[in-house]
Amino acid sequence: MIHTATKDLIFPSLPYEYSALEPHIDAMTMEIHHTKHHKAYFDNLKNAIQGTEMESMPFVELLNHISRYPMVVRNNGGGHYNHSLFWELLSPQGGGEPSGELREAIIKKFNSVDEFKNNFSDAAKNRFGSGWAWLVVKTDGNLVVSSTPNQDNPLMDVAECRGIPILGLDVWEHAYYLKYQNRRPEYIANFWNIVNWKVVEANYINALSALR
Ligand code: MN3
Repeated sequence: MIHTATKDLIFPSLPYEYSALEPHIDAMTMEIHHTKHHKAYFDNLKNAIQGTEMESMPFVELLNHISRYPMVVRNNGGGHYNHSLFWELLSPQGGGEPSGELREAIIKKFNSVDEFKNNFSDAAKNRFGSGWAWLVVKTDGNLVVSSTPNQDNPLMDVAECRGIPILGLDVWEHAYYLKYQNRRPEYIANFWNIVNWKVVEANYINALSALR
């Protein structure tokens, strides 16, 4: 997705049914989130770049230099990127723990997988208002947990913590309100049951090679 010219981005379908992540995320939330929220970000991005130099820019270049472009592109471009990443990170067969090189790197940085999960969960709980929590590969190759407001992400030059996100959690209320109402911590706790670690591990390997 990220090397595609921005005008050629496609709206992705989910790799599972809307009901597949129940009971952790309910079918109606998934359907509205995908077909209304994500679709609106996608359509608004396409409209905003029409007839500008942004059309032919690789999507990652646009995100990397987002401070030069209108806020509507930052919000909706981030919205499209973040959700496209998020859907792929979830699976009805998810949960458990990471393995391989990612596991080693997590333990090296956070001492244990549980400490990493606590760290990431805290970032998600403490993000005031709408935003995302991230596990990021920084430009020096090290892992870090961060969070961003709104639809910003670590690829953007406006982010406090920059790098390549390999795991993200949407903590906008639209991601959990129908089932969890104000109980964001419960949504975050259940998220760990549906994380597709195989995808996160592949994202990690790809991030390291992109930085080399
Ligand atoms: Mn969302």
